Amino acid sequence: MTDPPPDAEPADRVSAAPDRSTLRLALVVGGLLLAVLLGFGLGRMDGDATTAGGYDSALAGHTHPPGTGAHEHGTGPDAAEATGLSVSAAGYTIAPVAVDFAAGRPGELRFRIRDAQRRPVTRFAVVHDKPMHVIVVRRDLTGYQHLHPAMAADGTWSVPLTLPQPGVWRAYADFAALAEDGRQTAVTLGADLVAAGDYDPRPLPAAVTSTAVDGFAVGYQGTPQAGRSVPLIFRITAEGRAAALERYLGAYGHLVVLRAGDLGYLHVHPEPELVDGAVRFWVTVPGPGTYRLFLDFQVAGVVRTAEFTLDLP
Ligand SMILES: [Cu+2]
Repeated sequence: MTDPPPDAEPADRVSAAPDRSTLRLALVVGGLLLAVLLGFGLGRMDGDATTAGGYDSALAGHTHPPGTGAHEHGTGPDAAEATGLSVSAAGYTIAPVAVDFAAGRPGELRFRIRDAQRRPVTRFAVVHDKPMHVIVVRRDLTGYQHLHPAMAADGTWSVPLTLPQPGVWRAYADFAALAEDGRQTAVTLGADLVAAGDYDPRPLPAAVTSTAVDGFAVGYQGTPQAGRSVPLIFRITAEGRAAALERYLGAYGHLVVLRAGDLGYLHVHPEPELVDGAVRFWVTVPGPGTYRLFLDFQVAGVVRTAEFTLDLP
């Protein structure tokens, strides 16, 4: 009994099968073709958009003609962008020699800056008294350090560094590469450093505009605005009197602003002279968010850092 009864379903299925499978095949092939065409088109669109956008913003954000550098109080899109989020920008790449540190043990940070041809860069413009500024901070924005490494003839920068607590840390290299034709390219690159161990992240302190460090009261006035260069005025007092500030890095203070959440690094422009006994900076915040301000100031030969959280709704 292998033959199916004439009215049974199998017969129908047999006769209907070629039509259905042909239809199915046509749908599948058509669908695949459509998917391939669409995917190809979308891929091209994506590729074009990414390439054009990345290239343009890298050039617009980080290349400055000689003499103007990164120190104009500009309000253009370049001033509003956060940097330090990438190991490569504007054709320059940071290449750390090693990124692993033993928490709490003295170590050394060593890195090179390479150009687009992978050659080590050895010529840097002196900006704020130094050819290279390095900021190190843990991902929870604790443990801030501001360092000035020395460069060997082969372009290797090195500086003693201790990461006091376990965690992932970000090192920023803030510099202006000097091309042979004298053009300066101001870049801030970021690379992660690792101190193995139990990471115990600390919440960011509440937003305030005044704080105390080593017996100094430090406060600031001014309200940052998204996309605009706004003055922030810092006053440092000791026992109710203006502290005797000394020049540090070509000005009476050095301010670093980092964004919580992605550790974006902001452009900050100091003024070289005191303004009515206060230190004035021009700060451009790229948008809403929570930021951490680190103000380095020097009194009696000692550099201290005052820290503030800033909430920008
Ligand atoms: Cu510095």
